[in-house]
Amino acid sequence: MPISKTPISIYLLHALLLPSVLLKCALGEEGFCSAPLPQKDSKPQPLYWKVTNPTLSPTNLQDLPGFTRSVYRRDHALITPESHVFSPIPDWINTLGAYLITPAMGSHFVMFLAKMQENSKSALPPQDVERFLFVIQGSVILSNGSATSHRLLVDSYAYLPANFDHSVECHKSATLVVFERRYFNLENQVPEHIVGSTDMQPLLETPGEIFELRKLLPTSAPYDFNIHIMDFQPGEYLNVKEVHYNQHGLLLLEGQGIYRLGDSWYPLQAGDAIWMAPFVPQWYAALGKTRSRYLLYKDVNRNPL
Ligand code: UGY
Ligand code: MN
Repeated sequence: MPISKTPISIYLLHALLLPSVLLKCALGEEGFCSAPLPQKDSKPQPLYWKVTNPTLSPTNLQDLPGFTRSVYRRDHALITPESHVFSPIPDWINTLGAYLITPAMGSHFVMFLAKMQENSKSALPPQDVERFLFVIQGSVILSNGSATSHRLLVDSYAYLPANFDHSVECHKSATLVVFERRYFNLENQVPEHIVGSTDMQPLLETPGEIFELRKLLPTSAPYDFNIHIMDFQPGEYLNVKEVHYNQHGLLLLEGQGIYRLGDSWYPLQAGDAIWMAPFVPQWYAALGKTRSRYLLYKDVNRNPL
């Protein structure tokens, strides 16, 4: 075997250079080679900014032909932002809608995103259909028949009982999440028109659970559904592995985590929407570095028979 003639000084040079090469590689331009440190946002973004600007945004996914995290199953669906399809909402002016949940999936309600553009205006829902809307981005003016109007900012919402005359107008731009369903009438129970904002709602007791819960509608009999706002700190999770008769429509407003639906486990980020059919096993764990917050439709107060 020939003995290497490499001068000892070359070995010494390599030995001296190697740590600095490794260090450079480990630190890279921004931190680490393989997993860059998350960039600190230079200016704080508005509340729910990630819903319309998700970390794994549709623009990043354009380079991956045919890839989507969206899933459609018999008893649940995950609809992620790269598969949203917007089209004009019938009778609304200058507004594009993406229906994320509809009765075609088996639900008794619709959940859609409405992107209101300059000088846009809503139309009324069909006869006997109630509506709930929540502002994710921008602001709108809600007017009702009696000429009262409310300016709804991000985090504000309105419940419009069935056959209640109203309109929503937007002068610049706004994104809303809207729920509609045929009202389940009960004798002598009349729901009221409601306007509110999440931060004004009290935290409710959640025995056995650690997440924070707010309900946006009264829990009384006139209301046949409620909208919950649920907050989890990273590492917190649902204690109950829920299986129940109620349906859900969910929009993740902030954060990241893992949702279990039936026997499938889905990574979730702000902007993702979920349909949960009655009795689908459901469980959530919040991960990442910031709070997870989701908005959840749940039918309540009616006999399932
Ligand atoms: O109230 C609920 O059913 C709620 N905890 N479900 C859920 O978060 N999937
Ligand atoms: Mn549930």
